[in-house]
Amino acid sequence: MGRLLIVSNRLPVTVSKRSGNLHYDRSVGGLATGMASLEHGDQLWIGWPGLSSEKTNTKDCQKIKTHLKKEGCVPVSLSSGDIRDYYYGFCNKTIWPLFHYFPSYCIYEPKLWQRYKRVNERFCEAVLDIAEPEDRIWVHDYQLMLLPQMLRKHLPEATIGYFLHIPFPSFELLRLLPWRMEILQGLLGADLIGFHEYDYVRHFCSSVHRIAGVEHTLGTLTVEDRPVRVDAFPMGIDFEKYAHAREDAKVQAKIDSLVRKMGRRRIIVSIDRLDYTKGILHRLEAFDWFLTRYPKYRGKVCLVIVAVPSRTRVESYVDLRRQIEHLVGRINGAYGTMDWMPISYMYRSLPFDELVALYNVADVALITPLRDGMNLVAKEYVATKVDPDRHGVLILSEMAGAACELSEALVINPHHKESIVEAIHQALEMDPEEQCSRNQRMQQRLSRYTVQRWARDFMDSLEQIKAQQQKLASRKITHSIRAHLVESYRQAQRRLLLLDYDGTLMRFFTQPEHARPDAELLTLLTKLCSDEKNEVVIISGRDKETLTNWLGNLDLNMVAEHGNWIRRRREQWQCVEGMVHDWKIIVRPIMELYVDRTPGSFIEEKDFSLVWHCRRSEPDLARLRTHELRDAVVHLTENLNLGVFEGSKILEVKSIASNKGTAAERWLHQEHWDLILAAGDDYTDEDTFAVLPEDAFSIKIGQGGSRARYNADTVSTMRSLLGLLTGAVSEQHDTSTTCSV
Ligand code: GDG
Repeated sequence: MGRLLIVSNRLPVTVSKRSGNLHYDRSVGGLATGMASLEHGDQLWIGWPGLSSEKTNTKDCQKIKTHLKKEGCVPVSLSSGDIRDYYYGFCNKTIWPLFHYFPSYCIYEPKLWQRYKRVNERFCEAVLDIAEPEDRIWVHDYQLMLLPQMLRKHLPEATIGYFLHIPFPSFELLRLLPWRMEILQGLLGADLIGFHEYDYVRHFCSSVHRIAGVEHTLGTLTVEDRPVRVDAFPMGIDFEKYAHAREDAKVQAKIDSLVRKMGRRRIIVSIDRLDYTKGILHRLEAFDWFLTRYPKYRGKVCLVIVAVPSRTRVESYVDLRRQIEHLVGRINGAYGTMDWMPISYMYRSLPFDELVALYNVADVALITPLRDGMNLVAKEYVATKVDPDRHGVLILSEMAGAACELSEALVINPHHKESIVEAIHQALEMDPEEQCSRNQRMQQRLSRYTVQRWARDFMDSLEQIKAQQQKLASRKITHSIRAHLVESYRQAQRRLLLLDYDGTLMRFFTQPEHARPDAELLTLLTKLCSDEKNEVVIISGRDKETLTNWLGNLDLNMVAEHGNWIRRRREQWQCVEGMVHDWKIIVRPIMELYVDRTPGSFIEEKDFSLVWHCRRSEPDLARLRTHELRDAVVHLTENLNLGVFEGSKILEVKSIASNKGTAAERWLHQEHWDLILAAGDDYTDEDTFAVLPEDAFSIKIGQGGSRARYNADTVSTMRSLLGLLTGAVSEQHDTSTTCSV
């Protein structure tokens, strides 16, 4: 396996130049902290080191390169103009506010967009300079949304993953962006696109559908024949690092000193980059209210605010800093006494030992972003609350991605000041046992789904989608396979053709009754049937009346209702007999697994069926799980006489007398066939594919996993292939060379 190339705007090391000397510091922020905790395999990190090209001479550049190389980093050089227009401009004045639901902060300037494109190209060149065929490339965050597609253009076979660390907004927001199409296309260059939570996946898929017209199935989109996976990977933290931090003597010393300084005062902590999305002003206003409403806490609590400097050149950030400092001053002025200040404010980044010491001593963490992709601070705070004293209460905004996993926190709406005030009060009054039990439950989850597990899951998914792509590519019907089929067909004296109807010979219609065979199809089938070497069987899920009505005049065999009814050529319809009941012991545990994974769902048991109901579950999750469950059940029960039916918010598995496979077997075993050709498009056709001998030509129409040997794109591809066999279409005129997955 090749190396892992991590590409992000900033490197985990920040270079600065002070008094002519170069300095190297750890970068701050969620991405840098999270990724720094990963196991270091064979990896390289590509990104901007934080110093503009104008500030470095050739000698500096060489020194920086050499130093960073030792740290596994490759610098991308950016000029001050790039930083102004790309980073401070398009990234932080357009994408950041828009994706965080602050459209009024957005500017849409073509000049900034052009620079964003150019800088993405620069990153692309930097990756191309070092990438090798076996490498896996993992692109991070909103600054590089065009990069996956740029890389794909140069490296069509490359393994490319992309992870967005901020929210993905709903279509209603994204549509405001003049360059929304380019952004989506840029992302779709990746093989796997990851988000923190399922809502962002949903927003992304819906935007891709509405803007680019690409639909998804089970979170997989098909982009120019290439399956692209979209999924949620909630980023975790290095749990052990935070849980055991106080065992370090330096951290313990900081804790002791803080405890001495604070005495018996209760500490409420608030730590974020100074950013308008973090809701710092709302939080301060709520604290102000709290002191008014609960005067008994005056002199007894202290709000420690750490605002880490961020994007200091963007006006709205400068403005926000001024407003925060003004409000801190006002509150301290209004309530402070000679020996007590309600707010202790720091505008700087703390060293790690001070940060975790603060987490450790804080009675409450007040984390109330107005919108946040995930929020790692919330998770880190909870992780430090381990033995001997698990006390501490997390107050968390429901607008943070982390709220999905930390439901035992006091979850509030950050715009509802009243609820923040009450949550502070509830937190300070909470019984210590309840604090422990809430923290313990959150810790169980945080210790399982760590940042290491997050990265591993992402890389595993990336490998899976790559394997799926390779498998599908190997099933393309190439010219030589087609030629082989035509030759085998010509030579065969007896041929069996098992053909599904809807989605295989006829495209889908919104109204199923509109799928009546057209003249082209009737001619094709007539031609196939008129060759006495052929035995044509239409195997369909349709009822027998419709089949009789549509195809009854042709000299062919028909199977209706997925195998329950059979009509041999020139005979009457016959019902198939025999039911099985002992399949439930196999199917029930799978359904139970899906009940566990899908809150609100349940199982209903009937004499001959098991029904999984999901009407009370979250609709998008229910849809995804229904598909997954159906696939799981179909694969497991393919040789049993079971039907799997999707109804309105239900999935029913029931005994049926036969399936398409058992029906097909009636012809398969009837005589020796020189050639067997089977085609179908959905899971019910998998039953047919399952019973075929190895040398049969089996074709699945459309994408997705299948037991069929080959894949054909569409109904018209399938029709032209059949036309080729009958001689109605010649190889030269066959335009279906795109027969593919
Ligand atoms: C973005 C998304 C998403 C903070 N102050 C200090 C300090 N930190 C560290 C924390 C934490 C990280 O920085 C902040 O991460 P967050 O997740 O809270 O927020 P963003 O920086 O906005 O991160 C966010 C994240 O990416 C990951 O995908 O969760 O939604 O906006 O790890 O510990 N570290 C030190 N001193 C500080 O003063 N040493």
